[in-house]
Amino acid sequence: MTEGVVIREKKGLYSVAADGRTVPCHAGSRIRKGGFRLLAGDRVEIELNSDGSGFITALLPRVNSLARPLVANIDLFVIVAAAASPAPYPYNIDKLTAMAAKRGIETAIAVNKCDVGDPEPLCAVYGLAGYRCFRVCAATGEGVGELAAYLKGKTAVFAGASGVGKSSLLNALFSGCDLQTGELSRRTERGKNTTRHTEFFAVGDGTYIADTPGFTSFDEENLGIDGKGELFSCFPEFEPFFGKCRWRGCTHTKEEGCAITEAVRGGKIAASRHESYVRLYGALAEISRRR
Ligand SMILES: Nc1nc2c(ncn2[C@@H]2O[C@H](COP(=O)(O)OP(=O)(O)OP(=O)(O)O)[C@@H](O)[C@H]2O)c(=O)[nH]1
Ligand SMILES: [Mg+2]
Ligand SMILES: [Zn+2]
Repeated sequence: MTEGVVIREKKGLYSVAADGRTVPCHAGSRIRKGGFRLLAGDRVEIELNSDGSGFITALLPRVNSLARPLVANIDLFVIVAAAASPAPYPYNIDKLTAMAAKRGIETAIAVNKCDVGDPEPLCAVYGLAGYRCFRVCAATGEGVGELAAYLKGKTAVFAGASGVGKSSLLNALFSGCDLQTGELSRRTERGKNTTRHTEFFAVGDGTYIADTPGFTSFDEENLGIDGKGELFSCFPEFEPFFGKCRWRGCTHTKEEGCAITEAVRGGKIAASRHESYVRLYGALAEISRRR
């Protein structure tokens, strides 16, 4: 019996890092019959066969997991955005920050493509919200060392829209990665979903980084946030204003005397973050109505 970490799943075949190598594994019958879905990042027990392959016999307890991307046991969620090409779309970034906040997973923002755009507007918004921001450029290597130092020893996941440069950034950070990267579509200025699978890379010093497929959009149903009432606590910068609104039961969307909307007016909360909150609030309310 050996313990390992699932680093990749593809069509029912798992790659498990164990004993310093990668073992191709099938799920044993107990896992298959138990209906467990194994995720990249899951810690498992495996039995080794004589031909070097293995069987996954048990799933060890998860510390945490995310639905989008599907990963388990992560220390750090890195949302990659591009300063330009494609233009950042705050609502999608904020859905990701809220999803990770709900699970108590530390989140950082990496603003890539500093050679073709100005990272400061995004860093201002997310810095104000308390997120650690990195200005990076996969093309020139600028800022990459600082991010690498922060990742050291952690199990981290890169997520974000297609074409922002997640795979390029991994290649720039860790020379052994050699991941495929893709052009943007000339017509839509979006990425072409070059990365198809979530996969962790062991990059040394106990550091594991997952590259994940980008997305163009994803719906609010997959965030793992159970209703609009939970949303306030998914925006960490709202916290200091908790309980300070004029009305009990304030939804913080439009009420007079709302401490959150006042903080937006006073420049203490970014307007785009509050707009995302309001939009998500409406979407979650709509989902509850339909259920
Ligand atoms: N100018 C510039 N282009 C970059 C930079 N980083 C990545 N790119 C380009 O952006 C395009 C998309 O990069 P990828 O690394 O494939 O993006 P991705 O986020 O992995 O995309 P998906 O796998 O589709 O989710 C490629 O043409 C890269 O060469 C950068 O720092 N500056
Ligand atoms: Mg990619
Ligand atoms: Zn309020």
